[in-house]
Amino acid sequence: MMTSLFEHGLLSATLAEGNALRDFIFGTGGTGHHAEMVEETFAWIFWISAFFFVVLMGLTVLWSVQYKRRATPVALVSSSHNTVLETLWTVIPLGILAVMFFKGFQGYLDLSVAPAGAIEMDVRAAKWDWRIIYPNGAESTEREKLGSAKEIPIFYMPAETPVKLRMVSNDVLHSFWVPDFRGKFDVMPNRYTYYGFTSGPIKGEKKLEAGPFAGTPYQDHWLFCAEYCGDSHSEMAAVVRMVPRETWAKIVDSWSGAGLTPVEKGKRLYTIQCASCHSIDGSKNTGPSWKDAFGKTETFTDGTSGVVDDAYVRESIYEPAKKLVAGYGPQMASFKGILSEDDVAAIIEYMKTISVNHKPAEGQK
Ligand code: HEC
Ligand SMILES: [Cu+2]
Repeated sequence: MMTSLFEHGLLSATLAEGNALRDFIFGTGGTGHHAEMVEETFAWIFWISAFFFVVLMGLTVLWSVQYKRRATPVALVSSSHNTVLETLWTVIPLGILAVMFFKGFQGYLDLSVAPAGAIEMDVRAAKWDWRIIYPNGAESTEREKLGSAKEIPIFYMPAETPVKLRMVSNDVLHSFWVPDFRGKFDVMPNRYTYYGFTSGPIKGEKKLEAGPFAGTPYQDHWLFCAEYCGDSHSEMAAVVRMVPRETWAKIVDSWSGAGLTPVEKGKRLYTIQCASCHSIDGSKNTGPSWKDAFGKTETFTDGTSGVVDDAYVRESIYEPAKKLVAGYGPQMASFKGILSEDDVAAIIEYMKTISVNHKPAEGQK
């Protein structure tokens, strides 16, 4: 009922494509039906506020002049009340506010209740990285550099498709925010929250340049964390890349990781879970680089030192705070319950391949 009033009524005239005010306030990046709702509601409230601002300020100025204190005051007779006026100024604002409430509530429901037939994905937030786990258990293995050291994941999403995200945090409160979607939702530890949206079409001319899916049209949107969560909160970002739905399914299939060797599996785990803090090119990030780390002698904050071997790496993953590498803080969370012994073994095998300090025994690789 309400929607039709907005879609077909007088008000929609102000919301036509390329509306200058809306573009000025929001920019032109908005995508998906939720963004449309938010921009429309915002514009509606804006125009009502603008109207009342002009009326109220106009009358204030007018009456200040008209009823300015005169040299010889004449007492005015004021009526004790005016039923018609009082009814009107109660009922009209009430109606306007009720519409605002329902528009806002509708938008909130739209965000937290996923559209029918939505593709379900898991979102995991942790200091300071996002993960999205696709329906087949796969995760994105693509990353790009943000600034000099930090790497952020690229999440592929199907365009023009309803999506439901089930979200949970490994540590503190985070907030899932894609500004172009015009909505954000808290991601909490110990509790699932849900975020539903129907993605918009791909705008622009960009095409994937390399890889097996070269030539696929795509559009990128930023994903940020909108809840202050510690040191690198401002870098807790990711790219949400919209691609056509059929291509999306193929890309996600190609990530499923079945039949990988331990080294490949370790590399994959590294990309997904560790690359946000550990580089493999020697550059210093939140944590020490893994380049040439395996087999070298590490100095710890308490002045002791030890060799980076299998047992030490395993301990660093499960109990990272036990020995802190000198020059770094206790910023790594334990991966107990997240990475299995198999996963840890795979990571160790991968670390060996990127270290000149690893000396394989005779006849071994
Ligand atoms: C939030 C950032 C962060 C993430 C994510 C992270 N680490 Fe760390 N890591 C650190 C920091 C900081 C240190 C140095 C302090 C310490 O020793 O705990 C460290 C140290 C280590 C060390 C010891 C390195 C050395 O040179 O002695 C290992 C091994 C390690 N991390 C493995 C991992 C693995 C495996 C993952 C992914 C499954 C991972 N880390 C994810 C921040 C992180
Ligand atoms: Cu955060």
